[in-house]
Amino acid sequence: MSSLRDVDPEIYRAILSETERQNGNLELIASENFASLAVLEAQGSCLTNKYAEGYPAARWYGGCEHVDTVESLARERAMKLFGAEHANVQPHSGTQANMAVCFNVLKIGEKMLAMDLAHGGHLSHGHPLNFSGRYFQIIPYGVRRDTETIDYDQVEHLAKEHSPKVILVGASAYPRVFDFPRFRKIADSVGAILFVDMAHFAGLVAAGIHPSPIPYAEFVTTTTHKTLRGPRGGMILCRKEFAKRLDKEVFPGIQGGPLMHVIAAKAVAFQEATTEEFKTYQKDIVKNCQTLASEFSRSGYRVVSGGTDNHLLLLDVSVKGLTGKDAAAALDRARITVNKNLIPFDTKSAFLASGIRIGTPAVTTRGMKEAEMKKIASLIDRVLTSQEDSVIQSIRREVETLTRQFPLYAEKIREMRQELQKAGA
Ligand code: DSN
Repeated sequence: MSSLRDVDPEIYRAILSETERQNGNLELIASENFASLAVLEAQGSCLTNKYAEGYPAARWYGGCEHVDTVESLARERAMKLFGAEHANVQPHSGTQANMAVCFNVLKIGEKMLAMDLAHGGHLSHGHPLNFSGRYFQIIPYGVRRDTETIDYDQVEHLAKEHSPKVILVGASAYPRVFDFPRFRKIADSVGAILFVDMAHFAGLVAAGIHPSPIPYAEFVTTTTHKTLRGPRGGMILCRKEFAKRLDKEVFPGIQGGPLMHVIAAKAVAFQEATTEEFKTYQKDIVKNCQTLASEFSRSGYRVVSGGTDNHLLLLDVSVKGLTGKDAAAALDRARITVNKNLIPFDTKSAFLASGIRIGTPAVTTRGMKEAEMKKIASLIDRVLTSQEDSVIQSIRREVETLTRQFPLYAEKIREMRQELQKAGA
């Protein structure tokens, strides 16, 4: 980054500090990951300079022959990876992907069944301040009090009562597998469209570790940067019959020029996701998360729904007399990064919350396995048991020792060191 260092030292320093933070912290935010160097290179390329409104071979600008190659590859790879009939890789984010689908199939004021935000749903699935909650009538479904898993009887009952046009499946804090055949059956019984947002577990789907929603849903959206480990962005998969209308909804409906550098990075990530190494990685994510869940249970914590089937778990920290907010803040001081989260039927506000959400995609990318998960569970427990400064400082040092053993981008760092040695520096 020598040009950046010379031109803009302030931004350069902030990026260096963030690199150090990512390298030295234990990153346990369930929606974050570390993209490969190949993904970062594609995203940092000259493709950011190119306007390409439209789609491959149908652009509004000249000079699009190379970005056409990039977008066609991204689309083909996405379709092949997920077995979908059509892919639109242009959404700038998961929320914009969701917005395109909603505007495509719903008229203002029409009804959509979606997972309650307080039970793990996502902002773009109906928050009153989000486009979804402002323009459409959202009917929330949730989890059962006894099992903390989706209450399919309630979904069925609400579908019959309200006859929604769309049933949306997906969440940002749900540790269990979704029963897509059951959702399909409910949707069919009321003539609703089934729309799945698989943003959190798309990597698991790509690797065959989580059932695929593709055979069941008319529309599937995802982000590309969570378990899928690509660049920050969104994507929509759908059946051929909806392709033309959907593409128009993305552009010119809700977006202008696509981010071609990000689309190139998405293509790279889709290619990486076809490898055996990626499949093993996804299996390890789940294994690691299950190890964390059982360690927490053994230490007397309540893990929401009793465990996890995927990359995340929800920990009820009220047993330690803490709010999620305080727990996350204490962990942050020890260089352990998580987020506060509501747990189902939470008695606290979303600002305080009774839980924290913990995810394993990022630490698994670093190569951490079962032994490290046991260590991490114990470090977290020690922070939550005593937030004394001396305890936090000692755990912080242990975190730094652990993360040093699993350096990020280790290969690149080795290469750079070798180059420096060769140059006699
Ligand atoms: N904000 C993301 C998450 O953390 O789950 C979802 O988009």
